[in-house]
Amino acid sequence: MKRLITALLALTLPASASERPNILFIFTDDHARQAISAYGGRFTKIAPTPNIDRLANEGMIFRNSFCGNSICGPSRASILTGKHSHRNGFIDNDSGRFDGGQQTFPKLLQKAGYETALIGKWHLVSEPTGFDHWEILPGQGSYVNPDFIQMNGSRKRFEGYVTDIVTDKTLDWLKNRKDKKKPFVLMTQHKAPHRSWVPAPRHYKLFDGIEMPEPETLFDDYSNRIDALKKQEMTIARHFFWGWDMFLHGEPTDKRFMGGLANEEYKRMNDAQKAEFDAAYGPENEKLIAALPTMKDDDLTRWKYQRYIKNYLRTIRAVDENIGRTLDYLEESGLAENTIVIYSSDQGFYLGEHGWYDKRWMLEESLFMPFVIRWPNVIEPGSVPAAMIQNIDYAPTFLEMAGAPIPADMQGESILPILKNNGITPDNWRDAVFYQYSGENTHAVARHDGVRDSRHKLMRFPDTDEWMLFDLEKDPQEMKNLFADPAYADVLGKMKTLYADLKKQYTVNDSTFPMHRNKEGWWKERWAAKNKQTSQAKDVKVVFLGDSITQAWETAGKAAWEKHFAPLGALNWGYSGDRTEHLIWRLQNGNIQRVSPQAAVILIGTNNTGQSKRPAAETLTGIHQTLDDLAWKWPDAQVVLMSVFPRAEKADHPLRKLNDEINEELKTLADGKRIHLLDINAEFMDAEGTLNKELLPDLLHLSPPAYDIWAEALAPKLREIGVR
Ligand code: SGN
Ligand code: CA
Repeated sequence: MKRLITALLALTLPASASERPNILFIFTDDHARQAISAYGGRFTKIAPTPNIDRLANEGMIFRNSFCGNSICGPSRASILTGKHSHRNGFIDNDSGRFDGGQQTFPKLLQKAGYETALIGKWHLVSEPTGFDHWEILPGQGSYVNPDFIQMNGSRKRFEGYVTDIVTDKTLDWLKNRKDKKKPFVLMTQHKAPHRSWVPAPRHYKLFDGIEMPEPETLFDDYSNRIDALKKQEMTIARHFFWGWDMFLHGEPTDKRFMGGLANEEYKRMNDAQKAEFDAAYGPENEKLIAALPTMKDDDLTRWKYQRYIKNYLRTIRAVDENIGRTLDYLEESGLAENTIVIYSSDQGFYLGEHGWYDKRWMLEESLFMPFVIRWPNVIEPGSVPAAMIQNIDYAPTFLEMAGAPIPADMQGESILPILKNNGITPDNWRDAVFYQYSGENTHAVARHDGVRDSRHKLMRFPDTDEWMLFDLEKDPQEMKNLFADPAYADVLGKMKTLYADLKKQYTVNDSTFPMHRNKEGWWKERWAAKNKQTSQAKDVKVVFLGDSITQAWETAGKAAWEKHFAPLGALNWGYSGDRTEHLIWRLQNGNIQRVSPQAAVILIGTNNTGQSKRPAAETLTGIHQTLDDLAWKWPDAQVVLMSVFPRAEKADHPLRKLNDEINEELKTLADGKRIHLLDINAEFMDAEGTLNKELLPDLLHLSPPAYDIWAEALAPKLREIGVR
């Protein structure tokens, strides 16, 4: 019946609503579901979020909404691209630099006739692409008197509180946008409630005198789980800075605080602002300092928890107020009817659960992303879907909302069928989500990945070869690892299969997961030198991509290179020892798109074989991914894909056979239009397949005469495909 009503509604929509809808995406940083009253939870009564709740009541609230990598830049990159981290290249905040040359939903919506804008936190290092207008916070941004980077690259400082200012700018853009006939997509991205949780002055004293409820696991001892949980550095008890997090001045008077990081936000304040801040926090600070010498550890942890949570919730109060202001404006301006409003945040957060702040873990609190959506006349108000959705779904969803096609390489699914059908889960919907966290220095959380279905969660820690299995129904707080529990053998088997299936579906394996080698000095140096060379290069007609065999055009192959390829302005992007995952990382994080060659020559894969005997099919997914990346970077460039050169003396050697297998598969990638296969392997061996040691002296690398052979075959090939 409900379905029928929705269908009828769709037929009788007012003209304005049947136009393509606007999309307003309001996004915060680190907003945990436990701190949104519409989701319930322990702060619902004390610190409600009435305006987010209003959106939920008038729209839909997703209770099973997850990220794919619980950290800022990666979540944002997944949202923009509809792809998991290994596919969009932004795997962590430490090394990430968003490859703005790739496909993103704002670019596709622009093409479809939308006006696109982004205001607030961006945090993807490179400049935003695909937006008609943007104004962003530098890096993490500041709460107090924030700076904004302008589209011309300059910085401007604005006096006031960041959440208010981001909203002012949002409303200004809505009021003054250039082409009001176009539908728009506007991403309003707040800094709050990110660390270091500085409230708006009007909220300094909000919650004073109130005792915030503690989570049951505030004093978790991490027993019954793997040691990685003990090794993190994100506890309330031990990892808060005296100045930065706790708002105390000077250096710590107690060694249970970390020192050395002053309150940088305080330094940004003018004298009047400082006075107001000190008046608000000073008295409590003095009380604490007086009590510290005799204070018990647990009591101090409780004090830290209270200070942390109150400030966190205060910053959310400003977010919620500003959402109210924005919704009011939509109402007044007549935009509300045809504007889809979404509220979400880049990942979840620990509000003292497991004794923590921060995120990163695939455990529930940080895996979760709030997702509330209002779409008048389409979404049945108050519906609560059960479907598992993920941040990779946003891009395809936005495209479908706009009536634009969804590219086949996006890994997410549009949630439109759920929105349009009262939140009912479609038959073929996913029953599990995949997760991958690549590890960062900050907070020392070990690298892991895993899978979660509606009842269980399996996590794998590759560096220590450990696993955790949780039964979320019996143990929602995830306090007991059931991995070795015989009673769960069947569940484990099922989850492992699911894990393998999802990895296959998303083509994530060691050969596709981008990796740098920055820990190796020479590699890092070469990386810097090559980027520099690339940024200065002119008239580059060919780029060579590969491993040591490509790198050695600089040594053993130098003469042939000078003769055949130097005149083409060729660049050598070969790195000794690289496997496909390293090449993928380099393409995604370097500046190679500064040049636009006519052709790329790729030879990669033999180290996937030699160093870890990877299955040929996996190596192939890595090569495939490289080719996809290049299609975005250089849509007009031709690719000469070299068959992986033979290795080992005899044809029946297992490593030789692996390379042969890869080469068989490579044939399926060549289309003769963009991708051309060049196989010169026969030149290096006799009729029995025995390698010629004059040409491959170490049975892997080429001698100068072998480079001549390669050059003599490649140069005409390049001419044939139009390089000149
Ligand atoms: C900063 C914070 C960390 C936080 C990261 C990532 N430290 O480094 O606590 O985990 O950002 O956050 S701070 O001392 O600078 O506040 S994210 O939201 O950008 O992923
Ligand atoms: Ca974040």
